Amino acid sequence: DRVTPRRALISLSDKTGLEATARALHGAGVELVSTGGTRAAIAAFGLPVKDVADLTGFPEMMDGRVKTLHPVVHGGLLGVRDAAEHKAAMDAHGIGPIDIVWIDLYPFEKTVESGGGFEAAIENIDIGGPAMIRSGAKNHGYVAVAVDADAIGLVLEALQADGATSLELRKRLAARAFARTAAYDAAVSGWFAGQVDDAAPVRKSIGGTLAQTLRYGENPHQTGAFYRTGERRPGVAHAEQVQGKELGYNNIADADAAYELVAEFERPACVIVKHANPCGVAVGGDLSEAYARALECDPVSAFGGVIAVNRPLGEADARAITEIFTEVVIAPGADEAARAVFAAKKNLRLLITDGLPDPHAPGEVFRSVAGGFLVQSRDVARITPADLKIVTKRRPTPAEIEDMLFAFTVAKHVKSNAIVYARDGQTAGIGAGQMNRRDSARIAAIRAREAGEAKGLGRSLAEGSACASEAFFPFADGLLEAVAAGATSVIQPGGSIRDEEVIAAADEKGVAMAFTGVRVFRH
Ligand code: 93A
Repeated sequence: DRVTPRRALISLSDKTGLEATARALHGAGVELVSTGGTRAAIAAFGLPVKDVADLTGFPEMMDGRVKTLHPVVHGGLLGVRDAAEHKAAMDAHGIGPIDIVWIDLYPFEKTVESGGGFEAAIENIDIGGPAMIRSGAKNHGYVAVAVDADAIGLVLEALQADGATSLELRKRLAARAFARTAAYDAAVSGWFAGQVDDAAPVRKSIGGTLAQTLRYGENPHQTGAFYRTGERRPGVAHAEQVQGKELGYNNIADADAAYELVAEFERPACVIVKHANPCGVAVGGDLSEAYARALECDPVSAFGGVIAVNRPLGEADARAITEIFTEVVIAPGADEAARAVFAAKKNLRLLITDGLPDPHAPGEVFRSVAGGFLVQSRDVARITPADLKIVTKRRPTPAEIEDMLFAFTVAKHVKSNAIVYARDGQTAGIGAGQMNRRDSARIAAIRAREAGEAKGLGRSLAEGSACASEAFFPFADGLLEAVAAGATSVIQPGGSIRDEEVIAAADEKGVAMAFTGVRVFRH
């Protein structure tokens, strides 16, 4: 299963690292064949190199669209060397075997990411490159396919160690090669679907490029990887990690949850996330104040959490944040002084993004199920004061309406069943992920009581708060828990067959209640 390569076909858009590798291949006695630009580059290094055109007897044509799509190339890649009939065909048509291909494909993804425009994207759809990669990978019994610098490095290592490639190596390279062409085609198809109809997620194929192999998944006995899709939303997938330990699976998931929520607010805001749920959310005059108020809601849970803000961080913000242990900070910027403060906390991962995600931008979210996956459009629901239907005798005050909308926005980002108490742009208590709504209301009440105690208020932080429920109260019991916790206003979708009962309970307690008509489950 060892193959001593005699001929390599190199075709690269990005010529980085070409010289050293071309020299090494030549030094190992491998004949070099290349397409136009690559051939010229190799010749300029002073190395002997053949033009593909000399092999095929056809010039490159149609702006390079047709350069390697020829039986001499594909026969040389696909021919089974020890099959008599293949060998006869190769001999009859003057087809020489190609034992190594090193191809990088036209930079389609980069062209789209840098906003290159429709025509440029089309021109950068590589046809001949993937065809050769797939031919070589199919015939991995004889051909070593390299689709990146790392892969050709492995081929060279094998040649230098042993003068040959092993079947085991060629197989591994083939797996990588097919992964690359699959991701490339997914990028093309995802982009193309977006050109035709943005609102039809099911018609978009799902694919991505590997951004990072993770040390492990949600737990150490699980594997994990991080992929970037073609979707160009600012956020965790396109963030720059300025410092800190390697990001883990849960870090990335939590940073995403935090950043999506903090982007909902106009004023300076801070979100602290723990285990995918916010444990403190607040707005403030500046980020330091927003952070202090977010922390106040649940300082116990905030330890080791993920922090997101919606403004560039300054020195004072960095000082405040680094007072307790935090895993990840994600922000749309950080000045030099702030970066210097974070630098003292070596492990803290600082992620800086290019702008904030637009909470109203269309997009898709995925979730796996056994044997398949679910796709839905992003939850872009936004509730304004005009959407509220006041259902109680008492009308909410303007301040209560503001608190209601703030609380409902947070509730949209809390795992169902979600209950959020909030007052003056600060969460007072959050109850997440319970199987009944009353328990979520109770847990939120406990958090608010303890937060009030910790602050030395002598009362619950939820006193006078707005209570948001992300789905309707099926019974009055959850609402009564909220009232007992100190809520004076309630915001919820409405729509239960027992709405009348819930409204009567609110009226009896003098609570103002608004229906949104929109449910914001998150499971
Ligand atoms: O235009 S193509 O789709 N048609 C081809 O026949 C073909 N052969 C190689 N693209 C093709 N390539 C690509 O050209 C390779 O994937 C590589 O990225 C690029 C290298 O071109 P050059 O050597 O002329 O710089």
